[in-house]
Amino acid sequence: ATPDQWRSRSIYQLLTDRFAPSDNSSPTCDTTTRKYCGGTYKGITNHLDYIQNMGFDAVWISPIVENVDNETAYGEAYHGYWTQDINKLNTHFGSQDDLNELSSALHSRGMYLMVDIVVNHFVSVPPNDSDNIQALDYGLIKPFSSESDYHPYCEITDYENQTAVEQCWLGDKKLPLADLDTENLDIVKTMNDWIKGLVKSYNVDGLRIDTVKHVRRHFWPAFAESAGVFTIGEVLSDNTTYTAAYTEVIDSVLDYPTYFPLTEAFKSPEGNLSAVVETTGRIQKTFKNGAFLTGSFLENHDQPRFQSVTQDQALVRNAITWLFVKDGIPILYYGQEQGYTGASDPNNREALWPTAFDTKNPLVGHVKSLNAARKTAMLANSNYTSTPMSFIPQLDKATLVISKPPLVGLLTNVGNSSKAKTTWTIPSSNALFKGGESVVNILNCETTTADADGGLSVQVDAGMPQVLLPVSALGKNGTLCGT
Ligand code: ABC
Ligand code: CA
Repeated sequence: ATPDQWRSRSIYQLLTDRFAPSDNSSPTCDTTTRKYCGGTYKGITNHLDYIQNMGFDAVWISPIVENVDNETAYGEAYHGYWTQDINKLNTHFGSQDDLNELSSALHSRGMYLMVDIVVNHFVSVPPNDSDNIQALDYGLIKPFSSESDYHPYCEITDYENQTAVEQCWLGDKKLPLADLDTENLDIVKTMNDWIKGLVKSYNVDGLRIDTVKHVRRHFWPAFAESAGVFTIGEVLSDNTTYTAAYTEVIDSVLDYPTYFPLTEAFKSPEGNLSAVVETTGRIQKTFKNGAFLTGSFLENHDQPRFQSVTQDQALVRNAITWLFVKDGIPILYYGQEQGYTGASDPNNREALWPTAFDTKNPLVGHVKSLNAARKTAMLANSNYTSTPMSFIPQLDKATLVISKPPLVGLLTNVGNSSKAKTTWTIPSSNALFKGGESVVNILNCETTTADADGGLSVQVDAGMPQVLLPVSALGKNGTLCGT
């Protein structure tokens, strides 16, 4: 699928090993041992109702290719980022048929498949857990089986040195990630042919590309073209300018520049909301497609879950709401909807099955409402996904009002302990509402009517967010607030 087809999508990110086993068994999964827990493609296929019922229409799965099968200093390759052979599948997750079945099951529901892929490195485990780089057996890696297919060993120590970022190795001596010589044109051709074949074999709709900033920028355009589908890259940086450069060479990037101020803003009532506003402005100005294609997230498999930082449910809901009322593509990391609290890798990679895919969790309902609100806004405004969000001047330090017509998001970081109902007044000068217009907060289905000039006063309950849509926009989507 094309970038334009992805704009309106909403992505559920999962680690195949941790989402669901093939049968109804419930294997134990101790994240700290870093071993395979038993999730499979069949497991995903069997639980697509769970994902789709929350309103997601795309699934991002973890890497699919064959990985090192040894126990390493950091456990097993259950996450899929330790490639050994790009032309084989990781059989822990099932067969080729199972993956194809998942792909067609998604497509028959009108959903997209996004596959995570790695170009930057391959892995050969040092023998006997030694830290001897000289002793690596490159012959185990396919198809790049000789030492000269990789950059000479060096560790990335200075992230300000872009040449080192691109040509030194990630990982450490206990588990070095052999850095592919992506300057070698034969290697480039092999990788471009490979991705074309992979996309075709499994009918992939989009790619999440790992470690994008660790490969020279000019590698990417031909690779992305060869893939022929939407590409969204991981550029792990808090620097907007640095990240913007990558939007010129692939379709889009994960919104790491906003991730950092976002989590800071909502982690406590002391958080700084205006940093989110500033970053958004810079992204809208400097990213090739503004913020329209960025993948917005609050959690992923590399970062501590948000609820390891705060369990204040008002703050949690506000932070999640942000993802769905802004420009771009929302991404929810599996388990977030179940209130998981795991901190850093490997603790943030819990198995989902112990929840029995419970749809009664209030956060599941929250996410479902948010997806529905976003879809309703798209039906009401056919240009919704290319209408830039804007912020009205902050009512006060603790409030953010986001306008993306016809939707208005009202976020606050006062937190749950502010039990009192507070009245927020959005002045008519912002022209967000028509005089006398009725709007619904789709998160509690309460209706408020704007005054004659179009000003609106709403009651904020115990720090909860609000997502407002004109009553007139609701008729087009049967799932919202009983309409
Ligand atoms: C394993 C163990 C870990 C152990 C680690 C040493 O080894 O599991 O418990 O701590 C995969 C696995 C990991 C595994 C690694 C290494 O491989 O998933 O479990 O860790 O073997 C991507 C993927 C990620 C994946 C890989 C490798 C890459 O999403 O899941 O990891 O294929 C760098 C890369 C980034 C990469 C990330 C893990 O490392 O750039 O692509 N993610 C700074 C740098 C970043 C750097 C980051 C972390 O540190 O600028 O480039 O990311 O090292 C500050 C933060 C900083 C931050 C800056 C931007 O902002 O505090 O950390 O970034 O505020
Ligand atoms: Ca590299």
